[in-house]
Amino acid sequence: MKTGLIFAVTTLLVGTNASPGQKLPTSASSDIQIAQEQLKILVANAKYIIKSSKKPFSSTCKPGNVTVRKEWGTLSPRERIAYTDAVRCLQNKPARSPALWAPGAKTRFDDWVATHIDQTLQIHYTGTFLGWHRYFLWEYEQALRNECGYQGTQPYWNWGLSAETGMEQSPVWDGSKTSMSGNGAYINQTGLDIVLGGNGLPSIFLPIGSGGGCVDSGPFVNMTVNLGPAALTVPGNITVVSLNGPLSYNPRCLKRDLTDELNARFANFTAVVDNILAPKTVYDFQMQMQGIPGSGNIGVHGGGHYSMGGDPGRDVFTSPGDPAFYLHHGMIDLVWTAWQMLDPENRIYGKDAIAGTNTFLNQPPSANTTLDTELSIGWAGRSVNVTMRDVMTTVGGPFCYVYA
Ligand SMILES: *[C@@H]1O[C@H](CO)[C@@H](O)[C@H](O)[C@H]1NC(C)=O
Ligand SMILES: *[C@@H]1O[C@H](CO)[C@@H](O)[C@H](O)[C@H]1NC(C)=O
Ligand SMILES: *[C@@H]1O[C@H](CO)[C@@H](O)[C@H](O)[C@H]1NC(C)=O
Ligand SMILES: *[C@@H]1O[C@H](CO)[C@@H](O)[C@H](O)[C@H]1NC(C)=O
Ligand SMILES: *[C@@H]1O[C@H](CO)[C@@H](O)[C@H](O)[C@H]1NC(C)=O
Ligand SMILES: *[C@@H]1O[C@H](CO)[C@@H](O)[C@H](O)[C@H]1NC(C)=O
Ligand SMILES: *[C@@H]1O[C@H](CO)[C@@H](O)[C@H](O)[C@H]1NC(C)=O
Ligand SMILES: [Cu+2]
Repeated sequence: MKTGLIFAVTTLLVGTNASPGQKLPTSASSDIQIAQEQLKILVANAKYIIKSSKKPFSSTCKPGNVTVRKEWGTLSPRERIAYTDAVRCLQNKPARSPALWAPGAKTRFDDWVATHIDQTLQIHYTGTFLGWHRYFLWEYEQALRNECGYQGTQPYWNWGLSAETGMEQSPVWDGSKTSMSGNGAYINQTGLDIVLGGNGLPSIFLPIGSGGGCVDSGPFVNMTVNLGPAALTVPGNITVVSLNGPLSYNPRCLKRDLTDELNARFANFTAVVDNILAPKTVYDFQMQMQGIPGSGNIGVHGGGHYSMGGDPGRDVFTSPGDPAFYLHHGMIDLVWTAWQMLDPENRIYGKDAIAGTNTFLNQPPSANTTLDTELSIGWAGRSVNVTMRDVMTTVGGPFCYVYA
């Protein structure tokens, strides 16, 4: 059995660029087990290419201090609890966002949610999507470390694993004290769908999940979401917007609606590996990841978000209000890194570094994003803005990490 698998993997691999002793796959296997092995090779390749770079890293990131971001399930129970303790610490510190601007931002954690709500239409389906979220996540990780004494790195959620086991069997979602909290309490929503679309695009119907109500287990039991909603899709083709605007104070429980079917359909190992291997331009890469509008496919990005479900999980603007957002976007950043390191020459600062403009699907029309485009995360960060150039590698600009 084992031998057969190794053999099958070996025959699929044809190499360029591989780390010593490994050859890189060239197309995603539809066999989920083989695809899982392919992903391991692609992640190892990215780490190897980064670490063996001949060029110096940034002035602050030396080869000796590159940190390693890991999958949630590979952290020890103690490490996982240290992470959720630090997140809860951010949720107990006062916000920096001015109350006049975001009256609903009550905590340091909310500063991230507020800036994401504020900038949503400039950071999704734009040339800044990948870079902005990389920066956003980094500053969140630094805040956990600098303001809440966290000593670890930002963990990620490998969607492919929970697509296999079912979400509630995954260490990320099992509801234990070492999880990111589990499902929402069951609500009977039988017969209702989540409906996406609008703007003249065909509707996409997504199934609902197995929860739907308030999260009632794990470290974030009884957590309060203060901001939003801005555009929350709820079962039954309904979109909910906060009465006084998404930055107003609207305290409510964190809800989830874990949806195995979406995880398995859009974010299985084959889908992840295909997103890394199939697209040859950054335009195609980021469109496949976010879902090509009208295609009926919501991509691995949409797949992860909608398989969490609930509130704010199904609200593009407010989604960082669920602490699991940051594990999901860790995986997004891992996939980008793995894609970049298959062709670093073109995909870091070259012709496939950036594609797109500074507005959502270029509506309203705006300038092309370039290496000089400035990124800001407002009051969430440490009031230094970076440019796209600074965020093109995980060991450049302010960053200093790799994925394992
Ligand atoms: C990186 O390592 C050097 C020593 O090699 C140390 O002086 C420096 O403080 C480290 N930087 C960070 C950000 O950890
Ligand atoms: C859910 O509601 C539907 C009707 O709306 C009903 O047929 C079904 O039995 C209910 N399921 C549960 C588990 O209560
Ligand atoms: C969560 O809230 C419920 C209902 O208010 C309460 O019964 C329960 O004790 C709370 N749990 C925790 C851990 O605070
Ligand atoms: C969903 O609601 C929108 C807005 O009310 C409407 O235009 C659309 O036709 C509805 N879609 C479906 C599938 O019912
Ligand atoms: C895996 O994901 C791909 C892409 O979304 C999909 O076409 C395929 O049906 C999925 N495989 C399984 C076994 O669900
Ligand atoms: C913006 O990018 C598009 C697509 O690459 C290109 O055709 C266009 O010339 C660019 N516009 C400017 C003003 O550079
Ligand atoms: C950062 O960018 C924001 C938004 O573009 C701008 O308002 C702010 O002045 C900039 N801050 C610095 C320190 O350059
Ligand atoms: Cu986002």
